[in-house]
Amino acid sequence: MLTPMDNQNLFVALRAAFPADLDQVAIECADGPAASHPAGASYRWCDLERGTAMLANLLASLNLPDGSRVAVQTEKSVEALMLYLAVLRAGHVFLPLNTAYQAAEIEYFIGNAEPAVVVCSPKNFAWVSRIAFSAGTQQVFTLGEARDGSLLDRAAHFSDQHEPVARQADDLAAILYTSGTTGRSKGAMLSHGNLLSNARTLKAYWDWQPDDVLVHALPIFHVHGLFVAIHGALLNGSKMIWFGRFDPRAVIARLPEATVFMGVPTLYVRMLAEATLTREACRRMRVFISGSAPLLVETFDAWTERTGHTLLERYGMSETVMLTSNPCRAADGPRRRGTVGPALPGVGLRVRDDAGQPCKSGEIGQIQVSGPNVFAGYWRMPEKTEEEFTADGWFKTGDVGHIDADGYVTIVGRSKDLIISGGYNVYPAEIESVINELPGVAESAVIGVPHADFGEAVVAVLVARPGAAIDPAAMIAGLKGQIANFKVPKRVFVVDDLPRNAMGKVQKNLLREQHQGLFQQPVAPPAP
Ligand code: MLC
Ligand code: AMP
Repeated sequence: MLTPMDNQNLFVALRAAFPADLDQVAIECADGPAASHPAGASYRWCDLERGTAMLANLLASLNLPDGSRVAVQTEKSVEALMLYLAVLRAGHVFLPLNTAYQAAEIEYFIGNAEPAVVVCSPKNFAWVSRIAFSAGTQQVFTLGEARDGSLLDRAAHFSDQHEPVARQADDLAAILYTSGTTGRSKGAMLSHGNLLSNARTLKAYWDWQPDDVLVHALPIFHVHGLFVAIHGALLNGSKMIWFGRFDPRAVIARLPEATVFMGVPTLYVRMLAEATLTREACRRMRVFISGSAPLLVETFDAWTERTGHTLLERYGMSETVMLTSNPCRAADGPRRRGTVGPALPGVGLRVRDDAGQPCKSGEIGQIQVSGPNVFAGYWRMPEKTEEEFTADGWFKTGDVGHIDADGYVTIVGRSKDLIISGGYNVYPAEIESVINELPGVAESAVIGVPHADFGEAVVAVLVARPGAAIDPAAMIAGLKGQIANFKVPKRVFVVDDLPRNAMGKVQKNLLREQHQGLFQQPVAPPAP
């Protein structure tokens, strides 16, 4: 029998870090629907404590079986954050879903995860509830951006006192779906221990300070915004300045009150395009952290020149949370441009050649990792899980890189056919299978090409069936109703044949070379 002291529930550790004075502001909203969630509205630590208790009591009243999943596709709001914390508090498993996902994608996730509870935006209730109820979901609640919907209405009737449910470190806390190079998305199962150990490591390595203030401008359905940023602030009892949407000018306007910012490279590129980004605006900032996608050295240099701050680049994945990071404190070493830094304390990272043999320092190979941060496996996919781990238990990241003599890791590419666009992952195989089903399409190849704003952009090259006329613009418009908008090709090209090698394999490298200049013009206006 666990005593409260033994409770390894991540929520307990986060709550223990709340400041003693719960009347202090925990979250200040920097934007939002004017009437009900206005900019300037703030939430105190006691509001987080009470709000999560009420939501956890609502979940408890449903008498869900142990290990029940709570799937959530809602717009970003502080209440959506409280829902995440409440799911942890109630001992259930949180399953966040990108708001861009369309019906077919949601149908797959809900069918695969079989959540007991689904929470969606009020505007999507009709189609989401139809999918959920036919997959056996017990309850579908709604939560809107403007604090509207059935979830909060129902939670209002519950007590604001709740004892966090006891959880062991190995118990499941969240499932994050990540696409696969072949086949459908896989649910990465992360435990309370995975998340807490990583959050504690980052708190120490990034040297969180008592007076830190985080500007939070990322979505909260992926590792970066949900775990790295939020756990960091909560575990340090730090205030967050909260943006529902990323608006570079508005974010820069709040930097003088902040000390920590986290973003994908696109966020830094867009801020650099604003004349208001100056050393003065960044004078109080302690650290700017970049990750989720490769950071161009040009962006790194431009940032240093404009702000006087060296971007801190780190590397992670849904399956492993954070793996490496450039140092924060000078005492831990320099921040090296073009690298993602050394493995974090407690994280094992090695590079192997294709035969599984160790690579020498500086030699390029497959990056493999181990440690308390590494996930338990893919939800209900034991074979996939086995494939992705080596015989001695290291996780194969699918990233290719090298480690230098000082332990700094450089990522040079990916063995997985993956496009990262604005920090979102897109698997060409998934998009090709959707396009190949469209009328008139014989075959297609989806590639990533350099993009000044998104880093990489999705482009489709296809062959039409004999006699079929394909209108690329109409195809793009049609795809927007079928798949998440960030997966939709920005351009579609119709060709007579796809280039193939002697084995008949499509030579995507040739297509990438051919189209590499498509989006190289800066999308955002240049900085004055
Ligand atoms: C939006 N669009 C995108 C896109 N985001 N297209 C490609 N890639 C993206 N990432 C589409 C829009 O739907 C729109 O299409 C058009 O592009 C222009 O939209 P926008 O208004 O410029 O986009 P915006 O809403 O401003 O969003 C851009 C963004 C957002 C960069 C702010 O994509 C974002 O928040 N990215 C962060 C993703 C993230 O948090 N990743 C972390 C993963 S965790 P149209 O056709 O309607 O005009 C992870 C692990 C780790 O990877 O290590 O952290
Ligand atoms: P996801 O599965 O969405 O969590 O994406 C994880 C992938 O993002 C990793 O496997 C890397 O390919 C990529 N990634 C994350 N951080 C970085 C980084 N700093 N530089 C390059 N790629 C990164």
